[in-house]
Amino acid sequence: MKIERITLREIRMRLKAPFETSFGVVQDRRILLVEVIADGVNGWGEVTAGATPVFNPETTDTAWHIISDFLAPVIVGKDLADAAEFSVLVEHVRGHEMAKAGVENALWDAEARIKGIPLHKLLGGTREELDCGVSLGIRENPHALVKRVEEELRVGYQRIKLKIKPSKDIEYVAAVRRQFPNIQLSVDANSAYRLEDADQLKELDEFKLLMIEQPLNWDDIHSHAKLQAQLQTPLCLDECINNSRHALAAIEMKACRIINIKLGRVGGHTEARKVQKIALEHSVPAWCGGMLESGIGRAHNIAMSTLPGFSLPGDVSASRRYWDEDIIEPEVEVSAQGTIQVSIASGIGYRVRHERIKQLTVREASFPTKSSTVAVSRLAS
Ligand code: OSB
Ligand code: MG
Repeated sequence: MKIERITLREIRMRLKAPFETSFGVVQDRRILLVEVIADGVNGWGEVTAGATPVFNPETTDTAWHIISDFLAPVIVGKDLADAAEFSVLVEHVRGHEMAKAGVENALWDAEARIKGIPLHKLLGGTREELDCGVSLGIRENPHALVKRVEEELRVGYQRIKLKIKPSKDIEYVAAVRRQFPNIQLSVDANSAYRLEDADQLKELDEFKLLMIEQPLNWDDIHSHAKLQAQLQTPLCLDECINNSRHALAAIEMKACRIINIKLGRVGGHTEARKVQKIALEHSVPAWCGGMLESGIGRAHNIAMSTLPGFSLPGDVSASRRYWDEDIIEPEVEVSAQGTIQVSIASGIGYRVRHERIKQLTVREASFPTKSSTVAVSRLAS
């Protein structure tokens, strides 16, 4: 596939409601979209970095820099055998997985469209319908959280994940569990605890949670192994897993019994498939995490979730939970049974709304840089 052009755009999208985690509150998202044109066909990818480096070290601006100065120049004008070759060509760039994933996934979409097949088929996916869960932000009090859980269950979601942090944990989880004794329930701490908090985390064992996600430091597999040895509840790693080597280390060290796979966090579909394969070979269940994506990132998550290792409901939910208006058509919808029907259209399986994207764009750059960077100054600051 001949890479003719790469266009990088920053769009601003406002979440319907603020989302609170242990590292802060987000409502206004700064999303980078990557559009590639290869063999006359376009493909789309999304960079899932946040505006601030609180989940992992990347940000919207570091990704802009890395893609513009180091990733795009490597492939513009080149003829690639396939999308997977990209990960080899940019191996010399350390880290910056989310920046890489934005470009690589756009190439995967283009490759699938060139071949006229759905992306999930190109990836080797085997599922046609996905089980969906939701991730609920921290609330002002347990009562408010119970109400939110009830609403999501009524819509049909099959698994509820609660964000927790010290002081907003036991009481909240207890309230939800009391009201809903039999639902699939999990918690995500986004690195808010330390190994010394093990006794507090052990109190969660009584709530029969599906998992406790990433309680300890974002880069500390070793301490998670020590914690897992003290808990009955399975640990799931999110932030700690940036590639398949991390996944293997975590599994062999018994640092987790479940893995959350995020395309951005591991650098794109090629590496995500490797993580999936390792998890499957070790009978470690995997599931697809979310990063408050627009429809483009969401569509990629859906395609990835069709792979055999994804045996637990993911955080991939309906567009309407996040946005008044998404940038794809149709929007991602979830059935009353809490499932997503995988699209059989080619590429990511959804139509990208160019006009809508144009309205939301605040800066844009194209490679090769004939016209150089065009700053669209719609915003006051
Ligand atoms: O840890 O899974 C996480 C959102 C932003 C950053 C990190 C995480 C999350 C979520 C939301 O849990 C998942 C979603 O609904 O997209
Ligand atoms: Mg998480």
